[in-house]
Amino acid sequence: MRSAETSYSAADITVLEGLEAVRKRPGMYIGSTGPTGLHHLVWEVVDNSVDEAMAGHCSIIRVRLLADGGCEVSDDGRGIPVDRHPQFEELTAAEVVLTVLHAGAKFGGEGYKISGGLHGVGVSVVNALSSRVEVEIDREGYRHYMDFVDGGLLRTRLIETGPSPEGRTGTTVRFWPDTAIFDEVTFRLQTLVERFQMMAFLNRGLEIQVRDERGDEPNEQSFCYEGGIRDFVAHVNASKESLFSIVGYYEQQEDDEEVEVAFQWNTGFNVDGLHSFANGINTVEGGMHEEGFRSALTASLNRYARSKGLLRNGADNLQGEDIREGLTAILSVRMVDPQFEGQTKSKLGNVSMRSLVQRATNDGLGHWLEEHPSEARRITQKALNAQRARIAAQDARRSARRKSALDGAGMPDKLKDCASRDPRECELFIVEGDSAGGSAVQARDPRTMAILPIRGKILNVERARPDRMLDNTEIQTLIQAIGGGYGNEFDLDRIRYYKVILLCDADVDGSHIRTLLLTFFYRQMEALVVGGHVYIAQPPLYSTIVGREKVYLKDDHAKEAFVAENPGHRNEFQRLKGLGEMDFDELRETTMNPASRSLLQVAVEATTIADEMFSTLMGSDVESRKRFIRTNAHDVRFLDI
Ligand code: 0RA
Repeated sequence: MRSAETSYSAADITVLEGLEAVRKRPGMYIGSTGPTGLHHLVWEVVDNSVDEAMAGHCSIIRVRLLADGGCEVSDDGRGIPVDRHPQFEELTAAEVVLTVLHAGAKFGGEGYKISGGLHGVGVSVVNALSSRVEVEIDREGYRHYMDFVDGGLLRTRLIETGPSPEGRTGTTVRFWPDTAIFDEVTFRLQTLVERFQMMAFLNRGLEIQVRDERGDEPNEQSFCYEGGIRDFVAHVNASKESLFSIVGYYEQQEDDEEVEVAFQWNTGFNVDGLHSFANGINTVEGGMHEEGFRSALTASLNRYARSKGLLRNGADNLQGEDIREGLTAILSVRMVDPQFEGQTKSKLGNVSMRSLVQRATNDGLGHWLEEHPSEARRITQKALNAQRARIAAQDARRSARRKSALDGAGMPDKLKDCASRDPRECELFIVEGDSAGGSAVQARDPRTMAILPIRGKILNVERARPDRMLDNTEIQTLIQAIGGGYGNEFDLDRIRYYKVILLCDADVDGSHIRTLLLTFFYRQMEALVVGGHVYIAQPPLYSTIVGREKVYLKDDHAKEAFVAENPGHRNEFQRLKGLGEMDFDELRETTMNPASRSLLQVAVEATTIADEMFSTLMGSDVESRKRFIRTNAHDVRFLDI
């Protein structure tokens, strides 16, 4: 039972019941009680401040990770209203916002037209899942304060604590996630930084500061982009060789809907450089706005190429993928009532957006092409080259298919397949090196586990043209084994294994091979990665002898913990250099047996960031690659794993 220092009646009963529901089923409100859910709390609070910025009342948001594990978000908006709430007469509006589910933006009327959608569960959810929340509001010349404990229990009611600093208005929320709810309550700075940078790009002129005060030295970063999504495109393309120096841009507004597009082409061959957002949320699964953009992009470019005689009468139209080759574009739409659909609720369903984006693109891009003839010519030339390459690749594939039909279209020789034919229970281990492959074959459960040894370094797919990749035998083998095809034609419904598990050595070469494989999957089997089918096996780094038994320790952290727990331990720690050093029953127990192994699932939260990371890591700009690797050397989780 809870106890309250300040107890009062009526409204607060329902209030507390509301928040109890959140504590009972946190997953329903924030997705999970793992790291994703934990960070959701931050997004929720920051989204409120971003809404205030979108309404034109806030220009800076400061986020602090406090030394004691709390998080503080402060803005210079109007401040949450502090007067009595019309519906809950006992409570001030601010108290209602913090204690009633979905109360946040429901009142205040004007200026709250567009709000963050997906995460918009309300700051009361954060309160429900925190052991402590403190709120400071500067409004009408006064500073106000209230605080809550134990999942939303109002301990100090809203009081005036004195005058506000001259002219200041705004809201500060500090919260400490409840350790009884979350598996872990440590915020990951990199996760916050990536998202805040994205938010700063999407909200032109808004400054977002992050300050991590948990270490010895505070770490402070700040993001603010006067060019908005134009700067976003330049940033994503910075590690690539651009086809021309300027970034194109157009926007259109109609009633309550608006669309903004920024674009540039680079000399690369990636056809998935379109990144879309709806109300600031990365619509990874696409949707109506993307459909509108793609169709109008294809139509506009063909119209332009024909009108200038670059595409002769009778010649085939350029296809969408020809035109999108090398394109980096940010498409951002805002509207009152976004409908998010799809498996991960990241597909925009509003039909009206398709026609708005289509019209905006036909007008905006059409004009831009006319006004930038030399850029338009280069884009068209590149698309024509891509068209030629596509037709050549199609022909090659057709004859390859005929060939494989002749020799039985079987599975590659190197693949030691599993017995089961139900993909849902099948796992493909991609193993570095033939000798480790041999151990893995002996260590596996042959019913559900298939082994594919990969030799040496696979082709660097980021720098190769897609149709050239087929020449590489390792790539052919991979595609054949997984069974869903590749590129635009990749079909998740045809994959032969639900888990594709990378098993590489824990050294530099191993991590390079892993990066190459992840890049390949991300570029050529994106749905496999986004759908959560790709995993990384974790062979242990150390072993030591305890009594007569060998004990394995996953990493340095596990080793330190072991030393702390076993102060009397005198035996040496063996550093396991490679998979080859383990015999097969060791490999089975530490790395492959589902009962004792630990796998990391690879997940992509924001494809824009993943795109940039891959280009930085794998692209041809060596300097920026070096810089990235140096600054992130101790943090290989460039995908949010
Ligand atoms: C409700 C109504 C108004 C503003 C806010 C909420 C508000 C909430 C948060 C949360 C963090 N920062 C915030 N800033 C504002 C409208 C107030 C008005 O009409 O003056």
